[in-house]
Amino acid sequence: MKTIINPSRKDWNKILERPTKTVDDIESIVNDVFADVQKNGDAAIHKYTQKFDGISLENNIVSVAEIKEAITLVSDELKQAINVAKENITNFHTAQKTAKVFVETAIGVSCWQEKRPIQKVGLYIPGGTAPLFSTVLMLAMPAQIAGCKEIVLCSPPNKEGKIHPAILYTANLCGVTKIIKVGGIQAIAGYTFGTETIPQVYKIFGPGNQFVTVAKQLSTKHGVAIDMPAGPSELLVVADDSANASYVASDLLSQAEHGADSQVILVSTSKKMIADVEKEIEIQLAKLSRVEIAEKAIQNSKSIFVESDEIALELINEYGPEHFIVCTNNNDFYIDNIENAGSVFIGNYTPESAGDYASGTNHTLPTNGFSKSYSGVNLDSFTKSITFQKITKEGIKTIGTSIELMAAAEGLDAHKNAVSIRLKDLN
Ligand code: HSO
Ligand code: ZN
Repeated sequence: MKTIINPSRKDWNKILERPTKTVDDIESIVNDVFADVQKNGDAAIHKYTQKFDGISLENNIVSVAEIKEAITLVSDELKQAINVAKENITNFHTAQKTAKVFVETAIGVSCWQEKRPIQKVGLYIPGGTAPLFSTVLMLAMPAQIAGCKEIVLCSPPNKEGKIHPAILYTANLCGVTKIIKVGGIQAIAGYTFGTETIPQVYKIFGPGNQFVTVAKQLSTKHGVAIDMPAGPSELLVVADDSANASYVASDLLSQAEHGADSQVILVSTSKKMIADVEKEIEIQLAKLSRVEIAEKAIQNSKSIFVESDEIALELINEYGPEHFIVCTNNNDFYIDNIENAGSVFIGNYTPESAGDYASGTNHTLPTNGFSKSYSGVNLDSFTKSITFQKITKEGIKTIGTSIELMAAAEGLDAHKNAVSIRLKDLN
């Protein structure tokens, strides 16, 4: 980790920059795959699965037999763990339901707002080095609680043409209605246009590599919503002498192991804590199975010493971390004043892994500074609000003249007339 002491404000942007990659050639590949899938449907899906995943699948819909097999392959111990997580995620997301909002804005003018589930949602679970079945819980459970009718899941097949059993087990447990073995750009293109086997959906959720991220962005140009622009995982820890250096190091490494492009940052008002954490990172890093990945991420990462909690907070709000751990003598100050963060973890016994798996909060969170403008996935991500209004005879008399005057002032006679014609009858 690179240590930076008391950086001056003008350097903050540079210091807080995320590791970036260019996306120019990715875009042209994504455009080609989209055009092909739009035109040729499943034939194109089959072709790209062969090309990118190296497997030719006659049928890419996961069968009942495959689910049954997956259920036998997941240990009872893991099933129990998944149940604990599912329960907590269910409790927290069910509590996010809101009552309908009803207001009589003027006499005889009733307005209300009600939520409705997004009918068709597409979840994407990446392949790669870690089978993220926890992400299935984080997406499928809120979708189910919200009442989404079609909950589709796409995930790339491995070289044997299979999806990891824990992913299948969890998808089945969480009410996913259709599971398809397709990954990458072609999966997102399938969700966007629909094919013979992939249903077209209204909103796409879930993480993925840069190809998937660019593909999700392109899907929005075709009228499909997405959860958020996703990027590599990141974690910022603020810790002073009240923190435990080994715990802090373990947390930083937990995010560093996601990918070489993950970014972890330690902010501290204690030079001793920074030194202790760096020592601990060395010790713990060497023992990790994903040491190579974590090491690269740690090389991209920074320890920043600042003089006060006030400066630390300003810097953190400027960065807008995906995950924010607070372990200081002054936790309430940070909790009360944090403006930009995806999810906050408080105190020595709240590791970030808890939110990744089982505390109940959602782990699909805004990265890349998007916590300044986006929320993490939550129950509302799977719903939309509809507003209603009902106006009585008395109500239209109350607000009618205002509408007429405003419509006339905008030069929209027909608008005005729609009120006048009614008022005339009533007078
Ligand atoms: N920290 C990741 C989520 C995850 N961690 C899944 C482990 N499994 C993104 O926020
Ligand atoms: Zn994680």
